[in-house]
Amino acid sequence: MLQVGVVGAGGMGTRHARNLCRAGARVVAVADAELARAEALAAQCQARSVYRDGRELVADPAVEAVVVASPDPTHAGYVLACLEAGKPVFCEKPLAMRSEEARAIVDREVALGRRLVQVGFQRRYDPEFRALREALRGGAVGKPVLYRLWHRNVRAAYGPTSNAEVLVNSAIHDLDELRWLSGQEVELVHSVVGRTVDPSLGEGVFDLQLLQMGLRDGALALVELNLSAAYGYEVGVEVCGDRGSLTAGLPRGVVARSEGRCGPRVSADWLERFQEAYAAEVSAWVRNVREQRPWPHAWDGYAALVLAEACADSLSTGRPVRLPQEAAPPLYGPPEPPDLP
Ligand code: ISE
Repeated sequence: MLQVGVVGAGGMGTRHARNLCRAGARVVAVADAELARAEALAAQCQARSVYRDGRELVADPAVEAVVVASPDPTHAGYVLACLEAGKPVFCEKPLAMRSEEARAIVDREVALGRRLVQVGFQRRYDPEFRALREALRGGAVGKPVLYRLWHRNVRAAYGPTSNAEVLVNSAIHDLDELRWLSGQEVELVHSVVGRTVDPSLGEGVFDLQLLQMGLRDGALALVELNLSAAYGYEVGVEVCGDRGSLTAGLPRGVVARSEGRCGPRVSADWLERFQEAYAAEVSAWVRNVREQRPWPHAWDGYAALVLAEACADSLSTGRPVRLPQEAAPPLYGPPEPPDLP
């Protein structure tokens, strides 16, 4: 049974710890800067050790593999510590705050000659998005010409202080989803519109962004990112092909008629919307560790950050930004998803 250490005992760390136990792994250690939180989660999972410092957890010989779910700016440091210790690591998105830091992780893996990092882009494990991708690849709508993604949060819960932070914390999912669904890299980005809806956000921080993109094969993409949608949490995509269109992410489930309304529920947050995906990605990780093929991998984490930085540049200059076209090192192989366990 895989013996896992969890760094970060907040919402995501707790969710992953529970899913790990259901996936046949054992949580043996928990670390959190707030020791009481680490202790509470350790008690729930019957983990033996608690740490304030995640690096001590990484060094614990009883820990065979690590989940990093601490605050975003700490991710890259913990992932590098895992690589130094030769331990597989599942890192919540973003892999790092800046593409250079993510590149250092890629370079380290290439030097080791092994892939040890899986990135928490859970949408790739969402049953509905996977079904859409399969239909797309099966030619259901012909050649894709437009990807239209929407990503709406109730409010900017994490209080972003810059547009780069909005892109790296939230839009990074959309950027990864676009690369994954299309199997293409983005060539050109033009983030034309930015609006501040939530007055508590700092000057010039946009919680409503439209990211327009051109893909290498000529298809177009439009991402609507809204951090202050107020009514609920929704993430969806429509892919228009030259013979039809595929949509995923519409509100689903039981239709309730009450108080003059009729319809399915809209999720409250990502923990609810992606509960199946979070369980599936962690269970896949346990298997991927055994088979030594983590996915999505560090290159995916890096490529999404390069794209996020181009979007931020375009937002600040108001101009289109052309992306460098870099090939992934051979270690990262073809971008094929593993079968779900
Ligand atoms: C959050 O950290 C997530 O990862 C959610 O999936 C995303 O929708 C949200 O915007 C982020 O803040």
